Amino acid sequence: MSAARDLRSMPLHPTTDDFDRLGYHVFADGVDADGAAALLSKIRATRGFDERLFQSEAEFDADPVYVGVNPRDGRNLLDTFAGDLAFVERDPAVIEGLTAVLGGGYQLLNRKIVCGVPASAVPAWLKRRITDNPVNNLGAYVKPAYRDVTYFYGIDFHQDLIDYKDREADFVTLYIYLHPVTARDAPLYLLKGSHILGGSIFPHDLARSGPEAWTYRNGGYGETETTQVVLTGQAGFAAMWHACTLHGTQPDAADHERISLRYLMARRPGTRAGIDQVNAALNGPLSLTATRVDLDPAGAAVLKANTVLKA
Ligand SMILES: O=C(O)CCC(=O)C(=O)O
Ligand SMILES: [Fe+2]
Repeated sequence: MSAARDLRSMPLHPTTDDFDRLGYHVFADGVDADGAAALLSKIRATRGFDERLFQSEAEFDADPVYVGVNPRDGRNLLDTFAGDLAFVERDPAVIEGLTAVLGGGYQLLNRKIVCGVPASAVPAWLKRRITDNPVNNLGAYVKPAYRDVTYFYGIDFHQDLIDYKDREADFVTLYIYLHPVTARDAPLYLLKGSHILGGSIFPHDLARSGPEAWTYRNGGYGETETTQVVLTGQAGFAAMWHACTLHGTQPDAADHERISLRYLMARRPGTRAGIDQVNAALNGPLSLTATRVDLDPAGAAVLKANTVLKA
């Protein structure tokens, strides 16, 4: 029996089974809503999530910098609240789910606060420049002091593998809403089962095939029919997805920001866990030598096109 067949012959934990069939798992009870609310008020107290986040157009044009504008070690607002994160990191269902998929030795790869910036907060000059860009990470345009959070004004369908060239899909994204997220608050759109084609280069080959359905092709690895799932939920809503699951957000149409937590958790190198059972069934590559073709060498967008806007 091949190693892959061998892995698949063991029964799947229900959470791993969700990953296998859907490419994601929603935690039925979420995490503690009071913990989420307490953290949210501390985050909101650090700054106004409005136009004051941004540089002026002249400031930006004097020295445009597109890389190194996300949270990093030593400049990560979530790390400053490390003592307030037990409601996520010690939640029994979260621990059980992560252990099933990644094994008992799972490791934190990255954690940060993500803000969906509302249309009302984006200066007019900036809206003009970024409309229809596939990835509107606004880090380049915010004042350097505020780059301890990631700011999005929508991001087209992508895999979180996009930031991990040459790395196997041995990690998951755990996403937590800190307040209710409705259809107007830039909820995550996931494409069900899209992980099945493995790693694929951004932007992705997606064609609308029904009101909520898409045909997704990954070059020579074939194609699959997928339906979109919109993750709306209450404070403490928690979900996680495979590094090859396509997902994105539309720009925030509400007049207030959407603030969430994003964790990347990885299986310990050299161990085997549920994720390997899932990966053994993928019909595409487990890693990519190039993950995206939408940026120039300085990191500026060179492609204008956006699929999630049509979702
Ligand atoms: O929160 C968002 O708007 C998108 C987040 C996301 O997909 C990411 O950070 O990878
Ligand atoms: Fe993502």
